[in-house]
Amino acid sequence: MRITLLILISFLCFHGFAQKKPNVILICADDLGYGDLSCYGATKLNTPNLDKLAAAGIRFTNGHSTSATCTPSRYALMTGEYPWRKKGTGVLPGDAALIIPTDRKTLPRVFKDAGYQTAVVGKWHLGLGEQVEKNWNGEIKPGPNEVGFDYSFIFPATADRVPTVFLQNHRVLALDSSDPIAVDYKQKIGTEPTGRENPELLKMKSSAGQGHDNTIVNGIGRIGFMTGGKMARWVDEELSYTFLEQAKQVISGNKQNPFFLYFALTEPHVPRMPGTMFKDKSGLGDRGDAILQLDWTVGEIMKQLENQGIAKNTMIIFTSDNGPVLDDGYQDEAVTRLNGHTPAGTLRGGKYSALEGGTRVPFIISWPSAIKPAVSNALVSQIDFLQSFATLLQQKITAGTASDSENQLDAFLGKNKVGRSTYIEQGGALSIIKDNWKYIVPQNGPAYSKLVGIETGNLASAQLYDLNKDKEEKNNLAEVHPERVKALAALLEEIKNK
Ligand code: NG6
Ligand code: CA
Repeated sequence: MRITLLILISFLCFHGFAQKKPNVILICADDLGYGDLSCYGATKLNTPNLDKLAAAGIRFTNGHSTSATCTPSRYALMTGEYPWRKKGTGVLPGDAALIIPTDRKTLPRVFKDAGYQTAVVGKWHLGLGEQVEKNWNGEIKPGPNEVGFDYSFIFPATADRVPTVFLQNHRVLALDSSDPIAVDYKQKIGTEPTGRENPELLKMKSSAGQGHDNTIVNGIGRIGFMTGGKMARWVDEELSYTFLEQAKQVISGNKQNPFFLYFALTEPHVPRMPGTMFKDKSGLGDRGDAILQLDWTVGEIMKQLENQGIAKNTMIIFTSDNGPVLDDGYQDEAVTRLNGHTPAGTLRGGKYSALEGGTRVPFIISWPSAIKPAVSNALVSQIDFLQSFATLLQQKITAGTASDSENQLDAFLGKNKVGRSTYIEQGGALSIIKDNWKYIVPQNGPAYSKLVGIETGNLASAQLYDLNKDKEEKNNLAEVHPERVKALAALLEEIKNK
């Protein structure tokens, strides 16, 4: 009897109670909208792998990035601090210096200090080095390795910005020392053609007036000028496979110990250059094809976990850094071949916008051994990963750091159905949400950006929406509830001054 009990207890300890620390893979898409996946209602696109992930985990209907563009969102994700508290957290050029303080307990450090191996693969866009002027041919630091990642395989900024090269830890990959790289965002350097001077050389035309007409790399006009480093330049059509291969290696190389992988996909950000396998598969042009490629990539990650025998105790988080955009600098038929697809679903706005389409994004968490499948309406945000994982892994966060990050572990695991009560979103204007009432700060400027074809959310007077009943932000109730407007405006000021 006693022996049976002992066996039972040790069995439970091994398989149940004393769960080994989970591996965590945080997959962040680039500019993927709330309505871009079939599990979020898309009917013109089919994303079977993400649908499968969602069906096995929790699909959040009110999941957010902090901001409607990349750099600020990722800054919040890494630091647990609202990006608008800090100057210089807007969309960064490709030669920017690192904006994350290296002495912080960042999200990767939470894992590292808990004994995890940590890696980042994909888009970085948080700056590199101490200053703008840097030698791209030597060691480049500080960067991801100095803020908590044991291993990094990244590109510096965005797919449409130079330098169009990979960095492995501190160095540009495959650099030929006889062909040094130089980068400039102010003026042309070197003799290579630019989109402005030689548009006939482009395989994909840039949109008018959006600035993607500097150095041509792989037939595509980029933002910024570069020269040299020809061997090191990426091929856009292979970008995604290169990152996937790296991610798969991180997984297989760490199957014996817990790991945290931040896998920052480049789809469906411009320039959309899907590989041959996906070319013309969606019927929606390159943007749709890029989303199919993204979905396939997530499927490959899931397969790799199965093959390595670690799928059950690996948590996969899938989300996006900001809402969708169609024309973001290139004439790639995203608009003309849309075919009735609605990238932001029923939400108003998209990338750059203060409306829900700006920051409400796909948000899925699966962890087969610990999470029951569900759909959750809890308000959850990427900014809370830091405190929540610190809680899960019993890590202390010093007062004064990550001060905007809340412990929402129970919401992420599906045990709490409410999530945050108060949250601040950053589009052009700031908005504050409390108990699902959203107030958008009055902001001058056009209500619609013709350049990108997106409602900005700007209005010279207050906007108030009841997101419980109206996540589509159709009925501005500011005049009906002036006292609520006043209270929310005051609360926003209080949080800003914290
Ligand atoms: C903008 C670019 C846009 C895109 C964006 C960054 C112009 C006019 N537009 O400045 O093409 O690169 O920056 O996107 O230059 S993000 O997802 O990384 O925030
Ligand atoms: Ca983005």
